[in-house]
Amino acid sequence: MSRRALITGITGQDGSYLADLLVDKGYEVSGVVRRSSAANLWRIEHLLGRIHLHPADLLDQLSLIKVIDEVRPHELYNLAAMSFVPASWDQPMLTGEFNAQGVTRVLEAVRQVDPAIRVYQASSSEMFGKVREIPQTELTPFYPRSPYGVSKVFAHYITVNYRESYDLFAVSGILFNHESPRRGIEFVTRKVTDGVARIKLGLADSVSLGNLDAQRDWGFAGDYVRAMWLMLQQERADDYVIATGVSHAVRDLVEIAFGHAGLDWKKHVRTDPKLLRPAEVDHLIGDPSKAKRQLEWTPAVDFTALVTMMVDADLARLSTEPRHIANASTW
Ligand code: NAP
Ligand code: G4F
Repeated sequence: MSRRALITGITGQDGSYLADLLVDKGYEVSGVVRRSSAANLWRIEHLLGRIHLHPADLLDQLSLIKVIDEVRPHELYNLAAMSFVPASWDQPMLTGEFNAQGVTRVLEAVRQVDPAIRVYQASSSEMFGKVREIPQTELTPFYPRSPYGVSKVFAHYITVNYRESYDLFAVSGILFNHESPRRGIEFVTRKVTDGVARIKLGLADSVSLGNLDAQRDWGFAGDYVRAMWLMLQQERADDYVIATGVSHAVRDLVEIAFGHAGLDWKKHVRTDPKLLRPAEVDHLIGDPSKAKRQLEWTPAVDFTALVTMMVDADLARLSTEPRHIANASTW
């Protein structure tokens, strides 16, 4: 009998790569989709017919209980969230409802339907915020800098609490930034690679950015979903930092992306103070030693390979369907 997995956030970047991985491993894969006036299935179109989709929402406890009862998964990956940091200042209450209480709802639903279900919670390096030590490990204290980061700290601790209170197999993966050609267009990597492709193809002349000095530890989403799966295959539930251990500035990202397309970034990049954040996370760099040791996980794609892969994908996409996605400069 094949194992069953339920993914919340299956229409997102990570959900789509995780669904690819689990389908390849022979899982029966189900995903949660929320009601919307227009379908948002572009990341999982290639999987339709091989996965099952169920309506539910993190805001609605009964819908979560219903889908978990129907699917009866062995493994549940809670990837659904409001994941764009700037939007969390615009909608702090909703961010808390989705990202903090939404996780409590998922854990409660698991506890009520079948406490044997193994749960993965998508925690974030944004929890480290104004970092207390370099590099950051599983033991580094949190200092979140946005409503998003604060909501993820709640989610992390409620996951730990349900593990300790009810003996749930619930793990928290503290993942550093991870990107791909399926990344949302508003995040800086994709905004840059989409912008480079538009400029190269004569569809735009410039791209506007905020803080070029911020540093992140960027990896490839395909590598990171493998770590999620490994966490749920262990004997004991635990928390892990997943990162490359290398950080780069936004400026490095820009240089590599424009350089790959044969463009001089200084001629095309504008800085816009409106894109600066009320409180910035200046420098994230993770220490993935525990994951390497216990999960035997290592990332396969480095930063340059990631950025060039994304530029090539955007060039290919825009060469065939130039108006598929709105110009990223609007964010
Ligand atoms: P993403 O592309 O923004 O996807 C988010 C997913 O959550 C989408 O499928 C979205 O559905 C769904 N969702 C949002 N609100 C929901 C609700 N109320 N009910 C049900 N589904 C809802 O994010 P991602 O990059 O794949 O990230 C996955 C998870 O990892 C998130 O929890 C994120 O916070 C966390 N994380 C990401 C990173 C990273 O660098 N990517 C790093 C650390 C942690 P729609 O398609 O309908 O919008
Ligand atoms: O790509 P970003 O928007 O990602 P951010 O804020 O680091 O958050 C992402 O990673 C987190 C893990 O640490 C996840 F939890 C979260 O869900 C999300 O996936 O911004 C990265 C950096 C920031 O310092 C930002 O100030 O890029 C800087 N930046 C500079 N100009 C910009 C821009 N970011 C965006 N989105 N747009 C710009 O124009």
